[in-house]
Amino acid sequence: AAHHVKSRCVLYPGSDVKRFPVPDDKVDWNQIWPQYDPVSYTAPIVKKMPEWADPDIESFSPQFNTINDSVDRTSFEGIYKVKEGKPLNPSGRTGVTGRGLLGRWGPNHAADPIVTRWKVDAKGERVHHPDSRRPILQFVSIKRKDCGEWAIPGGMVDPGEQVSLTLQREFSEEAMNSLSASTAGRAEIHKRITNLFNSPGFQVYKGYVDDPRNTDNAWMETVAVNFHDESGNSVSELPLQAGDDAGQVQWVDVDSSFALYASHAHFLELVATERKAHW
Ligand code: RP5
Ligand code: MG
Ligand code: MG
Repeated sequence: AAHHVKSRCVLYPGSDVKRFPVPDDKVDWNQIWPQYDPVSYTAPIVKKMPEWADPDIESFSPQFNTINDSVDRTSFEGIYKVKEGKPLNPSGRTGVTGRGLLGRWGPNHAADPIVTRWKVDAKGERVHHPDSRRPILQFVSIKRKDCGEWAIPGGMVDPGEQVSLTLQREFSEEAMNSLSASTAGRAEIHKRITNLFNSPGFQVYKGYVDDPRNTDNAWMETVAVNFHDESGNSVSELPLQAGDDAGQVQWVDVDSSFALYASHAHFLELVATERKAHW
């Protein structure tokens, strides 16, 4: 896994907990570092044991590196180490032990739907960027309520859930507000996006996410899939409406200068490269 940066952000999100500073050359667990004294933190909401969270490690020893009771505890990064009953982050030190805001010890699996179309002008012609001279892609982006950063409308894979369903469900919840819709409204949303999400999509990335919530013992992993509407016909009419953990939703130009949550910019760079679009 790549050398993480956001996973070492000074202030742990949603708290006043300060991470033990980890310099670049001490991220790797193989670097012996006796002075390392990380802060232990598990957020109160996680301690309350909602259904999406594991118990504290003192009373909990699942089969790590396996699918255990429908919870996928395998990592896309290979077999991870377990030290004194606690899984070790495959990307190295983060300055915090415990789970922070994450529910699961070890990998916390998410899925990221990247819905794209070409940017067009009033005449319907594709817009090219003056610098790269490449056509500009647009993707459906949400503004996260937790940190105010723009992001892909992704979310956690429920125990036993197929990733293909997580992709469609999270897009419906965060970008189309399906959770607040009536039964009829929900059926309408399903009808409008089912063709797009039933298309094979392009698997952009599978692995560790450099998420600011990561700790030494709990981390995010994702499968990011691009659903592209070449003609723009089906997606342009989508009635976007922010919902659940999204505060806003809009079409955003894919461009390297636009700051995004966690390692989402990296996923979009891979999409732009694949589609020969501006980056
Ligand atoms: C990121 O957190 C993933 O890439 C995904 O976008 C997101 C999942 O967490 P929630 O949106 O459910 O908080 O690491
Ligand atoms: Mg969600
Ligand atoms: Mg989400």
